This record gives sequence, structure tokens and C-alpha cells, in this order.
Amino acid sequence: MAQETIFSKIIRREIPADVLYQDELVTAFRDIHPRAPTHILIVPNVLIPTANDVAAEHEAALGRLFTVARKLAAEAGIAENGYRLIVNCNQHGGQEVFHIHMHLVGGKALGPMLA
Ligand code: IU
Repeated sequence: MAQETIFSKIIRREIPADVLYQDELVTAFRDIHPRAPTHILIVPNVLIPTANDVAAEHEAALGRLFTVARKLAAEAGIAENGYRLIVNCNQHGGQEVFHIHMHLVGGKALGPMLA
């Protein structure tokens, strides 16, 4: 059984976060250390630690990450100019919180991906 992170507490509303969206599959909230004018994390409600733990049973929740990202990007007014969706995995990917999450980052030109 994977170890819960602070994200599970945010999902259950046990600790405060700026939650922008929640449904039966995913929760979206603002990153506490925003790297751009818009920086939102979209997470499955179920604990999947990393991209290495993804299984077929997660496809609905992981697909929902994209439809919610699209909706939140439109609401933030960044859809037309564009934005970046990022999922980090483990040490080389720079993952810090081991509850898989999609970063929605935008509101400025982000430059080359690996800069
Ligand atoms: P990473 O992909 O695991 O590196 O991203 C983790 C992000 O979670 C990082 O941008 C943190 O600022 C963010 N975060 C948060 O928004 N709220 C928290 O309580 C914690 C981390 I801990």
C-alpha cells in the first residue's frame, strides 16, 4: 500500500488549499509555489504514486486530468496563447510529491521545455 501524501489530505479537504475544481475522479488546486502566473495541480483522487504505477484501471481518472486541464486553462484565459502540461516522474523527472499530478502552467511564454 503506497504512502499517502499531503495531496490526499487536500483531496479530502482536511487541510486548506485553493481548490478550483473537484469531482468524483480528480481534484485541482493552485500550486503553493507558483512558477508562472497560472500554476495549477490536477490530481487523481485515488493515490497513484508515480507514472510507473499507472494501470488500465486508472485510465478514466488520468483522462479526466486532460479534460479538467482544458477547462481550467480556458477559465484562466490562457488557452489561446498556450500553456504546458507536465507530469514529473521520480528523481530524474524532478518529482517531489509521490501522488501523481499534472501541472498546468501558463500565463507567460515558457520557453524551450528542457531549458
Ligand atoms: P513535483 O512534480 O512533484 O515536483 O511537484 C510538486 C508540486 O507540489 C510543487 O510545485 C509544489 O510547489 C507543490 N505543492 C503544493 O502545491 N502544495 C503542497 O502542499 C506541497 C507541494 I508539499
